[in-house]
Formats: sequence, structure tokens, C-alpha cells
Amino acid sequence: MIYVVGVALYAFLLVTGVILVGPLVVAGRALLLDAELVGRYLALLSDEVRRDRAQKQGPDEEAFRQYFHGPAMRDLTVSCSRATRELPAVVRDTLRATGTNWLTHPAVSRLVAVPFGVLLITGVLVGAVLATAVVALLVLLYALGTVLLQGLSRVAAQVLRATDRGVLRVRELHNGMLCPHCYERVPYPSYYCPEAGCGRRHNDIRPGRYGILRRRCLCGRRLPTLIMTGGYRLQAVCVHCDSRMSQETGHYPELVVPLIGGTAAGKTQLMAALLMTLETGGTRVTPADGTTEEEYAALRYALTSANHPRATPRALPRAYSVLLGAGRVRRLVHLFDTAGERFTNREDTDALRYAAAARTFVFVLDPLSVPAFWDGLSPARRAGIDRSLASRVPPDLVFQQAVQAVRHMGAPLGRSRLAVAISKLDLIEDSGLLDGVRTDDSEAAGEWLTRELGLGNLVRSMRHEFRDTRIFFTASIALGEAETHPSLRPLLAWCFGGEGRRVFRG
Ligand SMILES: Nc1nc2c(ncn2[C@@H]2O[C@H](COP(=O)(O)OP(=O)(O)OP(=O)(O)O)[C@@H](O)[C@H]2O)c(=O)[nH]1
Ligand SMILES: [Mg+2]
Ligand SMILES: [Zn+2]
Ligand SMILES: [Zn+2]
Repeated sequence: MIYVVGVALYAFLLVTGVILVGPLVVAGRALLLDAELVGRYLALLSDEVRRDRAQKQGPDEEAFRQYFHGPAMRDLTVSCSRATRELPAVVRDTLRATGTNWLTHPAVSRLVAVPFGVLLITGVLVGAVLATAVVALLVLLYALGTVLLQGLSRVAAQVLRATDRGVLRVRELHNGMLCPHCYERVPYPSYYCPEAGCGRRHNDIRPGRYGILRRRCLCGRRLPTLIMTGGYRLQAVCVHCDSRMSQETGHYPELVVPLIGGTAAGKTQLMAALLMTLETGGTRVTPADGTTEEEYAALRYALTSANHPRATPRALPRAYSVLLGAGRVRRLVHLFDTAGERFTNREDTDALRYAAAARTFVFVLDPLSVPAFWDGLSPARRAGIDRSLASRVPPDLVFQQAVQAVRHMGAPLGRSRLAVAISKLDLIEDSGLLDGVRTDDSEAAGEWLTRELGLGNLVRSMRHEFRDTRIFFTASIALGEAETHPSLRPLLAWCFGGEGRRVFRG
């Protein structure tokens, strides 16, 4: 009897207990486990996110991928696969521990322990299901967020690229920047990482999957992604020949001025004298690369000490690139001083590719190279001029061949301007041939070439080929340390008067 009452009482207590506290126990256990599992998932996700980024670089660039372009999804999949391995293990361990503590080896009577254990195990199972749902939701949100931010960053990158293109267009660089070594147009240079000891090359720094405003080089250094946000301060590299381009390439409008003329016509000396005239006239002249700096220093020294420049080596047709002007009003000017023989050797004229970018040409005409000049001199005056300084190439021959070659390179001569510099004015001033000739007047100079030197055909053909032709008498000499011959200023003013007006106050 007692036994029956006992069983009935136990059953009653069991049922009321399960009904009253059962849900609380199940729910409590479930929430506890849920929190633990979700916590673990978040921990391992953040663990993955913070893991060494060196493994997350792209295959094609020496930079880290921007987070939402690759690494985010990678973090997500790795954390998912870790979660599917690690979280069930937690559930298994919890179940095993609960079974041991409450079912097989309980510390209290089984009458109490077993029902309690069953409640706990139910709680663990419910918690596991709940946690699966929550983690799945988190994964989904993370993936959605990644896709959304990736889309946004794509849009931002396109907008920035378009703005950059606009800025380049304003600077008239939308057709590319000139490489002073191979003379090709570079639409967008590559860049070297400026970090000491790194020097990795970044082929396309523009905004994209490696960064929007900045990208991170594999060495850790952050680089700007646009010319306008500071890319111009990096060392630009030509994408055609891998040579280093001028400093601040892309930051200023460019101007290409080829000097054309036969061997020893006076091109190199004229170029040096023009630069010195700019400098002494108050325009800031900053060499845009090391070679220009060295050679200009040497040429300037030769000018002021009345030495003669060495003949320009045939192997080195390269630009003297200088930044003219100060502040925002600057121009990157490439003066091309090509060895004279390049204009007369047919197979050599390939090196004149740069001319395609030019709209102003300077033709250096050495009057001493024309036999008619010497014929017109009295024997005494003839003896007074150092004939060793004369070019031996007929100017009309050089002109015809240069025009042909330059046109072949695609230069629109009909839309270009030609400055003719009759060189060595200082040598011929007292020859008598210039008596009564206004040396500062283009028309008079043209007439003089026609009448005295018999170059009427050449003058006509110059005026015919170019949109605008102006003839100057020039002496490429320095008058002391800080002054050049006054004949150089009108030539400069005219050359930079069209395209480069803002940098030169004539
Ligand atoms: N007095 C005087 N000498 C000049 C002038 N221009 C050039 N010369 C001299 O003429 C010679 C040839 O001048 P360059 O400037 O080397 O001639 P280039 O056209 O560069 O010749 P290549 O480099 O061989 O094609 C040098 O001895 C110069 O010093 C000038 O205006 N006045
Ligand atoms: Mg030369
Ligand atoms: Zn190049
Ligand atoms: Zn680097």
C-alpha cells in the first residue's frame, strides 16, 4: 500500500515538476548552449578576419586585395567550414557530459537525476537547432553585406576612375603621357613602390579590387590609387619600355618641342640657350629627371664659359624634360634634341616617333651650311668666320626628309607651327650680308633667306607645310653668367606663346 502511494506521489511530483520547471530548464539550457555556439562562431569568424593578410593578395598585382573583393568571402567560407567541424563537436561534448553527470553516473538519486537529465538533453538539442538557424542567418547577412559593399566599392572605383580621366583630359593628357625614352604614349603609367628596399612594381594603381582611395603594397606601404590624389609623386614607369618616366608625370600638361636640323646646325646649343633664357628670365626650370639635370648643368656651363657642346651622340636621342613654371601653373616640357644625322639617314628616322605628339616644331637653320652664304662674302670676311663651326648638311635636304619622316609618324603638320631659328647670328652679324636687314622681323628674315642664301624654295615649302611659320635670327650664346643673347626671347615667346603661354612671361 505504502509502495503504491509512494509511486503515485512520485508520479504526481514528476508530472507537476516537469510541467512547472521543465520548460524553464529546457529553455535555459537551450539559450545557454545557443549563446555558447554563436559566441564560438563569432570568435572564429573574427579569428579568420584577423588572420595574416599576406595570403589574401591577388595573383596579378603586388598588392593586397581590397577586403570586400575576395578576402571577405574567403573569410566567410573558411569560417563556415570551421564552424561545421567545431560546433557539432561542442554539442556532442555537451551531450556526453550531460549523459554522464545525470544519467549514467548521477551524484544524486536517479529518481531525480534521470528526469532532470532528460530535460537538459532536450534543452541541448533545442539549443543546437536554434544555434544552427542563428549562425545560418549570420552567414547570410555577412555574405549579403559583402556583396553589397563590393558593389558599392565597384561603383566608387568607377566614379573615381572617371574623375581621374576627367582631370587628365583637362590637362590634355587623355591620349597618354609621353615616355621620354621610347617616345610612346603611355595611357597610364605603372608605378614603383617608394618604400626603401621594396621597389615592387604596381601595374595598374587605379581604384579597383586592390583598393579604392589607397592600396596596400605587399610590403605594407600604402599607395595612392590616382594620379590626382598623389600618384604623380611616385616614380612612374613606362608600360612600353619599362624605363622611368619624368618626375610628376601626369600632374601637368605636357608640351613636346622637337628641334630639327642637320648635324652641327646648332640644335643642342640652342636648346641650352633657350632653357637658360627661361631661367634667367624668371621662369622656374626644374629638370624632370636625373639625366636632364646632369646634361643641362654641363650645357649651361659650356654656354657661360663659351665652350662648344659635343656633337649629340647618335645613340642617344632623348628628351630634355623640364618642368617649367611654379605652383599650379606648370608644364612638363620635353625638348627633343636629336642627333642631326638621324634626320638624313632614312632608317634612323624611326626615332622621331615623339614628333607625333608635337604641335610646335623648331627648325634650326645654319646659314654657314649654305654655299651661297660663303659666296656672298668678301675674302677678308670669309676668313674672319670660323668655318669649323659650320654644319655641312644642306638645310633644304634636312627639311624635306624631316618633314617626310615626321609626317610618317602621324604628326599633323597642317595644324602645327614651325619656328625657324637661323642660328649663329653672332658669327654672321658683321659679315656685311645682314646690313640693312631687320633681324627681329620674320618677313625680313624670309626675304633674306630667299635673296642672299637662295633658299626661296625652302621658305615657300615651310610656309606651305605648316599652319604658321615664323623665322627668327638667333645667337645661342650667353652674355655672362646671368644673361643670354636678346635674340632668344622672341623665339621663346612665340614657341610657348601658343601652347605654353602660361609658363613664360615673354
Ligand atoms: N657662335 C655660335 N656658335 C654656335 C651657335 N650655335 C651653335 N654653335 C656652335 O656650332 C657647333 C654645333 O652646335 P651644336 O649645338 O652641337 O649642333 P647640333 O645641331 O646639336 O649638332 P649634332 O648634335 O651633331 O646634330 C658647336 O661648336 C656650337 O658651339 C651660335 O648661335 N653661335
Ligand atoms: Mg646636338
Ligand atoms: Zn617608354
Ligand atoms: Zn612596397
